[in-house]
Amino acid sequence: MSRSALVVIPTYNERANVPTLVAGLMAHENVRVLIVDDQSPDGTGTVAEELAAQHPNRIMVLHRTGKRGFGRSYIDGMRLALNEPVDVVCQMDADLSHDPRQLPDLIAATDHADVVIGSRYVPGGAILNWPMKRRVLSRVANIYIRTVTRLSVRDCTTGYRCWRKTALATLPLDQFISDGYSFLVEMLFIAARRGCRITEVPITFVERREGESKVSRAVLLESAITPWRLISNPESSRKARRSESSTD
Ligand SMILES: Nc1nc2c(ncn2[C@@H]2O[C@H](COP(=O)(O)OP(=O)(O)OP(=O)(O)O)[C@@H](O)[C@H]2O)c(=O)[nH]1
Ligand SMILES: [Mg+2]
Repeated sequence: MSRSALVVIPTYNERANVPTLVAGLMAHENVRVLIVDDQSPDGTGTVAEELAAQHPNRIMVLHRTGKRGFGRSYIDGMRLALNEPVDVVCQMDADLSHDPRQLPDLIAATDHADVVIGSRYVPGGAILNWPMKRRVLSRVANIYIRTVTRLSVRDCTTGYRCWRKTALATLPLDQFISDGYSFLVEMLFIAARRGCRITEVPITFVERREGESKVSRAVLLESAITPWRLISNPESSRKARRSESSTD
């Protein structure tokens, strides 16, 4: 694997999962890790520091102190990642749903794309151990998002992704509004609007075995609203606001 990559991983109460995930990632040359922990009460931050000490120069830990949040954690992590000397910045969940053995395929696909989506919904993609209710919810969510936003990506909600750093650097990270998992939809929508070349690579998603899901009712509500907000408030209105304030 020639391209160097930094994998940004947000964590909240993932103590049982982080060591296995990191071991899988450390098996790849040229891969470094940034764990963004939100002061997890279960001590994930301490476990992450121990792993960083075991792998000097390959693991960084960002201990957030502000308001907790998935999107906020990614924004802070991406900002840090953009200042690192790497070619590719990746996103992954900590709960072992995303297999580190598939990372080289995703990174390799950045040769021909700005954004690579680890996709459950292209031929070769799969989901293991999800109950029917979860499968239906995810399928319906993707149909809804694709219909409203006109995104052509099959899996708009996956959290396994790789970005060319140069493409990620063009996104207005400071203007993202979503904080739950719709942050992922918002990033994709803005990237598509800005002309990023997006490709999907099949992944096998596995339901978490340890720890708990953080998907709440508030997160689901935000997910229902976000596609409409994105199409009614594309970047034009934000730009207008910016230019108004710059002429003050
Ligand atoms: N830093 C940070 N990480 C979070 C927060 N909420 C979730 N995460 C992490 O984001 C990743 C995805 O969260 P999950 O709870 O697995 O959500 P999910 O994968 O959509 O849902 P499940 O399929 O039920 O696991 C995991 O690595 C979580 O630890 C948060 O508020 N702050
Ligand atoms: Mg999960």
